[in-house]
Amino acid sequence: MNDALLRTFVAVPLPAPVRAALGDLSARMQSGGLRGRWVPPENIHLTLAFLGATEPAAVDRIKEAIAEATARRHPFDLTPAGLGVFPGRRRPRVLWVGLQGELEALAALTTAVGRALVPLGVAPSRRNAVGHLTLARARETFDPDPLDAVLQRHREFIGPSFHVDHIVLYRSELGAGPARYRPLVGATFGAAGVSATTGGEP
Ligand code: 2AM
Repeated sequence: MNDALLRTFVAVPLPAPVRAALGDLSARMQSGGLRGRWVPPENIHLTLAFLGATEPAAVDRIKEAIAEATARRHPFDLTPAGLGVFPGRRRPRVLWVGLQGELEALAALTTAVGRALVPLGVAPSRRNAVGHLTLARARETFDPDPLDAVLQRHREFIGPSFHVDHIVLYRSELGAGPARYRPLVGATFGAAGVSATTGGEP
């Protein structure tokens, strides 16, 4: 394993009020007794593609690929709504909030980003075909009773709507505790070029 490799993914960052509402929901679920590895609110994001191990030298090509995927795209709106689990109710390992709104635009964006990354050797992940905002991961699977209670109690959750007009390539640094996500480069819809990001949480 090459230490210099980065672990990267492409995501839509969420505005602070959306992260706050999801953090609030997550806190209520945790106080309901559901055990898992909870994503800190500042880390909650909408993943479009997971690249995994990435050569630092590939970042420029990824920047071009995500610029190409967003160049002719129009901004759209999404609303966090409802709950789900991956891979399914029989072996629930990931708990997430779903999305409503302009889902066709989101699917087109995910497909475009996935296609643009294929020449870079990135295999599209089926799990990103369902737009989701991960709140928690189980070490193995979630305990069924507290999970059922949480899914039942919060199934009608609706969060603040948000506008999607850019995407970001993040580097994920794993270590003790929650991952640290650092923005590397971004691409704004309809922009001919790309910009280095100046910050922004995932
Ligand atoms: P998630 O959105 O489904 O939780 C950083 O780790 C991001 O990359 C997370 O948001 C996570 O997806 C995604 N990710 C991590 N490992 C992955 C994998 N093996 N396949 C697809 N996506 C993955």
